[in-house]
Amino acid sequence: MKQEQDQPNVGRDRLASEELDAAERRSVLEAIKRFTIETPSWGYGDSGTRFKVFHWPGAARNLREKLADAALVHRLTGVCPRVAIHIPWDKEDDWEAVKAYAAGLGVRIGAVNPNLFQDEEYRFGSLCHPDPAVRRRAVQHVLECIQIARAVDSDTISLWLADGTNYPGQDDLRARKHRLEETLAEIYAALAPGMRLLIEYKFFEPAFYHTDLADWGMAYTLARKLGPQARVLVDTGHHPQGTNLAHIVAFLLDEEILGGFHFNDRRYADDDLIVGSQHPFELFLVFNELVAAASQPQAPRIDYMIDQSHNIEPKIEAMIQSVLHIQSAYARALLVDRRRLAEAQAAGDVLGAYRVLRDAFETDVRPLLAQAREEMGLDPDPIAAFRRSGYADEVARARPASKGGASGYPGA
Ligand code: LRH
Ligand code: MN
Ligand code: MN
Repeated sequence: MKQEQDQPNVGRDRLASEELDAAERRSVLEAIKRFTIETPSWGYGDSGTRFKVFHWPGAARNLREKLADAALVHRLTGVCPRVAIHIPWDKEDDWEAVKAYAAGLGVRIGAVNPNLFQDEEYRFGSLCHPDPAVRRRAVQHVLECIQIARAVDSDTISLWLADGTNYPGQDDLRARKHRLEETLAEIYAALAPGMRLLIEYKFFEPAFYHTDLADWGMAYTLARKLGPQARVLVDTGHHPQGTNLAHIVAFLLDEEILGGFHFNDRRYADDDLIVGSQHPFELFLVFNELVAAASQPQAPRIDYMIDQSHNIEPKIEAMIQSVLHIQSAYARALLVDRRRLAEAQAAGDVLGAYRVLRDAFETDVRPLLAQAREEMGLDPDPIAAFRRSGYADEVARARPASKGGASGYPGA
């Protein structure tokens, strides 16, 4: 305590030698090297807003090109071995061939995302639609995605619904809930053993009056009713302004129902900006909860996925930048002095506890991340390595502009 009082009020650098001994530093480094992030196929193709899809020179036009770009991100960062796919955007006839192609590039297929929002039939919803024939179509689509997941050796179905209504009275809200419970139960029953159904929520858009799966409480309730293979997925861009994400994460972790993340950042709505670009402290606080829970005896499996559809920025570089931001938040969370934090909490030292978090957050983790990459045989600066590689020019020449639409999130 005496020593604490004698220190000038400049905060504590967690990487300074007297703060972190060699064994602690080593365990942080090993954790950074083990931590993997899934990137989304749709982040490599042209995508935009409802106003305009700007073409990016060299943007991937089909699944093979998306996999090639994702594989490059993995080669440069060393931590992105899985690629999420979206069906039918990434639909192929021969999944064995896709699997082999991905393996040849050093990656594999991760979560399979059904698409229940782009067919004409889904004007009034999919799994909640009042017409049983449309609900049947939606269930069939998810069952097909389960088959695809099996074919590519993926164990994850990641489900998001655009279902909702635009006007009060448009449909019976409780009837829609019952339809959802019924259709989800059929989907759940078709999961292969060990397969996970991640249920994603979003408070609005494209529906504006009500959304059938609007928040974590609804996703939680449905997942609990379905059973242990169902988990909640938190898309960091899917909350009203001011929501405390770290609290939601802590709550779901404690209830052992958190299954994964879709990382992106937002300022106003579902902006899909580079994760950590707008609210880095919030991202750190989310990881602080995750790291705290990971030290528990029954550490849960959490899938860390990026979900971003870049509009004006270069696709591959934006993806690498996103990975680096996630790694920084994770590394900082690993550096939180948990003993000191617990002491401050027990002593009712409000600002002392805050300062412990701040010390970790303000630590410059770039040298640590660079060391981890060097130990993995990688360039310590993946962005610089990407810029030097010539890959962007190469694909810009090799991939003439597509007509848009099928290769990604069309937006418009
Ligand atoms: C919806 C969402 C969902 C979709 C993806 C393209 O906003 O987050 O995860 O599958 O975007
Ligand atoms: Mn998402
Ligand atoms: Mn979204």
